[in-house]
Amino acid sequence: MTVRVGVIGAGWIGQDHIRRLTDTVTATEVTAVTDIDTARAEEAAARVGARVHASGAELTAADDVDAVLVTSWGPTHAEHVLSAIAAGKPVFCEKPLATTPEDCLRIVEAERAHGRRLVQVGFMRRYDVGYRQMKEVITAGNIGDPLIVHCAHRNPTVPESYTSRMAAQDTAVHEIDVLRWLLDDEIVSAQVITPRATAHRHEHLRDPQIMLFETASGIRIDLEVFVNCQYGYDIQCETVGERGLVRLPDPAAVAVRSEGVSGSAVLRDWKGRFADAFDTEFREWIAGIAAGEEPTGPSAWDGYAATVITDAAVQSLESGGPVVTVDMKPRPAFYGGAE
Ligand code: NAD
Ligand code: ISE
Repeated sequence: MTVRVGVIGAGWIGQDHIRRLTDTVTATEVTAVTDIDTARAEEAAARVGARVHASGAELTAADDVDAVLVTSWGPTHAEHVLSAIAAGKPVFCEKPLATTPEDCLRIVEAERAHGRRLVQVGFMRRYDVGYRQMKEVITAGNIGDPLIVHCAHRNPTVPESYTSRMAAQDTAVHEIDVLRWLLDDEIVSAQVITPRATAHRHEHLRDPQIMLFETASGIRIDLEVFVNCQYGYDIQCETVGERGLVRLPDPAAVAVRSEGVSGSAVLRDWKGRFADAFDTEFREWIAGIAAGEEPTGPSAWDGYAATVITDAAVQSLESGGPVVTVDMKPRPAFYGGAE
């Protein structure tokens, strides 16, 4: 079976995923594209022989669309995901699932009413080889119970449009999701403190930020978000357990010795760092649809959890750094919870 995908939003990541679905993932094709920027949609569709639709609703209803990929701006995600659920079609939504907890819960309720999982959220780090190996080590009990996690998420620079709250909503959200999955534990509180700000930032931005999270079992997480670090794109994660620790490997890079220095290159931006993870994410998503199975990746509930946790972090940042309790509803049995 060839899974025919309709893409809503043909910006940077939409185009990258169209290329991925066309050139890298087998048993799938992109048959439909829409974007509020019609010229952009036409250009992206022409490259792969897809049809252009006037709106997300029209694309979702099309007979030659088996599954929907939402890669438009965050505030538009809820509308498109809800229309895919109403049509009973699998939908992959780039992060965030929605920008408010209320919209995330509307999606959760619509999916529960449908009675079967349709939604997957684009938290691709769960598909990264390094994180998957870390999870195997933790789950096997090789380091004992996890106690502390140290993380860093560094970007060389960000544009002026990047705001202080985006450090949580756009950047730390990846750690928030992957750590919930890695530790199989829920984050219950968030605190954001701000050290001396870097001179290499736009005036309005708080950068760097230190985020502190606590999980239900008492694991403490510290995350440095530094989006103007200048030197490269650098993702670090180290989990300290009762008997040992496990650390995320750096991306493969040859070691060079020259002019009295030994070292290896650091990636310059985030686009290449998780390229293989994106490929695996889409291979698994398409294979599941082709097999008639429910998605196994990050769920609508995970999208909701990420949004309420980032909201708590933003609240802490904007109130001067108190510990903020995460206001999360109990997890329904539909998503593996007790309720
Ligand atoms: P972008 O601005 O390059 O593209 C967004 C596109 O959506 C634009 O072409 C815009 O015209 C279109 N659009 C906006 N509203 C629309 C609507 N109602 N219907 C159809 N099209 C609409 O942004 P981007 O960098 O491609 O990001 C898109 C989404 O992907 C964001 O939610 C972002 O957070 C997410 N993203 C995820 C990752 C990741 O690492 N997983 C990386 C980058 C972006
Ligand atoms: C961007 O939106 C991403 O998703 C990247 O993975 C992240 O590193 C970057 O900070 C975000 O702005």
